[in-house]
Amino acid sequence: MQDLFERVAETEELAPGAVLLRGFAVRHDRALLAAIEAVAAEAPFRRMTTPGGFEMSVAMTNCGAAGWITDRKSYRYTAEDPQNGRPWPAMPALFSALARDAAAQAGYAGFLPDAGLINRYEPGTRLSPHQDRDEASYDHPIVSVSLGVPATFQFGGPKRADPMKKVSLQHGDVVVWGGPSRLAHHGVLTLKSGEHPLTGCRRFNLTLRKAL
Ligand code: MD3
Ligand code: FE
Repeated sequence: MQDLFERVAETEELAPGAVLLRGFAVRHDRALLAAIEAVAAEAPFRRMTTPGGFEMSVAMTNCGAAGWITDRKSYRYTAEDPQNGRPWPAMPALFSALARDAAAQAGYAGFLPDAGLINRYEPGTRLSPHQDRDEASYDHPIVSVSLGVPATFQFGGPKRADPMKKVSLQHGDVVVWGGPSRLAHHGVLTLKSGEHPLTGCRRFNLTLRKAL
């Protein structure tokens, strides 16, 4: 697939290596949401449990060769959905194209994701600050796509104590995190009640990674 996502004028550097592409995915919003729905029809959204025994408020599912999971044992990537033992649904071509085009525009040419984690937020849900450290290499960027109700995203630095900045992520926004930002701490504040014409009260976030 070529040139599905065209360059946007508005590119903003949030931090060294982290680029916000405002509205980058908005042109394909319906197709992206339809692809999310198709993935969830095969691998339903579920709330997972952390090794510490807490049930996450955000519901998740995956597509691609590797899917991120957590259970009482560990955080890790698996080839199969533990709920049914089958491989995760294939990565939709639209997701790989978006990841490649967004990464290229942010300065990371040749990015090819093998893991697509889909997070579903409802009012009152949140994602506490963490680092993404379960991938085999940190040399690849992570592409994040926001759809639906806006959320306040917070990000800091490689140390937990580094000060955090806040940015509102809106429907269609894409952020590419790589290089010096790859191990930044980040999280999502409690989702406020809201309404989006395509998603109702929900927010979806798609993170595209090279995990293997
Ligand atoms: C900064 N998801 O799934 S995406 C996650 O909105 C996750 O659902 C959030 O954090 C969400 O792990 C935020 C933005 C993001 C993703 C990966 C990053 C920011 C990042 C990796 C390094 C630094
Ligand atoms: Fe994360």
